Amino acid sequence: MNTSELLNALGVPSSAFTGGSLTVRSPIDGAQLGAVHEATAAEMTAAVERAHAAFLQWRNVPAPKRGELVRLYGEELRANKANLARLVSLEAGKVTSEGEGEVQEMIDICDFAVGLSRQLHGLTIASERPGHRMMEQYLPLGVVGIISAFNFPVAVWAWNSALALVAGDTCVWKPSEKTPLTALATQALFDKALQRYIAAGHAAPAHLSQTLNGGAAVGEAMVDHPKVALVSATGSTRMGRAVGPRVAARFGRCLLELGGNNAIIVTPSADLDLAVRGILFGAYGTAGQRCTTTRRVIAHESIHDELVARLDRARAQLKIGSPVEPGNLIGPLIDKASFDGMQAALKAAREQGGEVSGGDRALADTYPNAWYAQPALVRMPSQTAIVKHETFAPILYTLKYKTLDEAIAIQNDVPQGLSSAIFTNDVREAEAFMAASGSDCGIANVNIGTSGAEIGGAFGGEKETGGGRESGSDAWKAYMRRTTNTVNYSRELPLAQGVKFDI
Ligand code: UN1
Repeated sequence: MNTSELLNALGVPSSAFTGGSLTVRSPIDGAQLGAVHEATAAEMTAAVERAHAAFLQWRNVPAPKRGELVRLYGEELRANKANLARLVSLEAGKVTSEGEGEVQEMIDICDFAVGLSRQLHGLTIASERPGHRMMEQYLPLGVVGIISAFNFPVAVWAWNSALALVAGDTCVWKPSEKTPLTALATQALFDKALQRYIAAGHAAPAHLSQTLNGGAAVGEAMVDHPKVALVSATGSTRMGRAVGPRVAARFGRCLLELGGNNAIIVTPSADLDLAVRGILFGAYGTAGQRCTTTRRVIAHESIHDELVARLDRARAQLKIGSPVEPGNLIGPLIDKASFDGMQAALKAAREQGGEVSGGDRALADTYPNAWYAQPALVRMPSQTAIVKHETFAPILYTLKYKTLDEAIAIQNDVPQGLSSAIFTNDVREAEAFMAASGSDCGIANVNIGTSGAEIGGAFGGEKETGGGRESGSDAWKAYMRRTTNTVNYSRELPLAQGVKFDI
């Protein structure tokens, strides 16, 4: 199926992706895939108002009934997995198994959210007063505004909306301008699930989920709207710096999922076969365009040269090419700006003493209008300025260390704090890495790479990564408001702290 047929099969009418002002090009070959209607800021404002009206009804639907809608959505995703994944590959350039993996993440979070819909529990707390009970409840929060990036064009929406919908919230989504088609398809599948939900006899308001494509002005109208209770934004640190203070200025809630600069420490006891495989996928999978991509290897001086030589050999064998042709592992960069950013980083790395392998443009003759790059490995003399900078491309910097303390210090000495890993067979080293004085990241793994997290855990990181947590564990709490209730079932009115106020 071509893109139009895929979109039609997923429930998107041709009018939604033709004749608009937002031109969509495939990173695979630069071909135009569609021309999507762009919303105005006023349309975003109106969408938020509609979402808020829907919230006033949806919050009263029992949570397990809300879960049923998400269950149906998960069914739609299962039935349409191959088509949606293919669209992700065409629009975002992911190789087939990674496109399918992304849709699988959506299915997984739906399953997780359905279970959660019967477990949105608070606590009962001991009261200091006789005949009193204290408890806390989690209640629906409001409209959730979702801003997502091109590299996970559909999963990030699902992590947020599946939790938000069972929490009793409604959603407004501003996808990346680079991936509006997958967003339209995702919304269409949601609309199908909603129709089935209503056909099965469940009451649901319209506008539980709305998708508005467009640029910065559309995003800003969402970010500034006082009826958006939570803005969940995934993207660059630069975007987060713009969004965070605007939301804070109106006392809204923010969940930020920003840049990473993820490192893997490899110690003398490590299983090097495992380490090579973990690093290769972490550094070069998704052509280095995950926020969890491994950007640095910090290897002990005793194994550094052997490890780096093996990595370099394996790197050179990775098959680059169209992500929809079987066998290829490295697809294109999203656009020319991304390729230019990669070249600028490699130039800076050379100037800062780095020895670069790979990194050149690939397949320029076959795809003159697309931007494929050889994965790059850069042996660095030390952690210079360019190594501390997140370049969203397949560049792996390698560094040497002598003591584990030094390795951890290097790993933490970057502005970002998303993901990290250690390869070791020494339990002391593994525990030290995960301890308070170890990795300062939101994710710290042992003997697996930095990327490819499962949805069951809380996902996110510290420092310039923004501090947000989404997906599993108790991340759902960000989508709800907490109330503390003290109930007096006695016939007295004792005041707390022994205060007397009787006439
Ligand atoms: C992202 O790159 O924006 O851990 C998210 C991973 C994926 C999510 C990445 N589950 O690599």
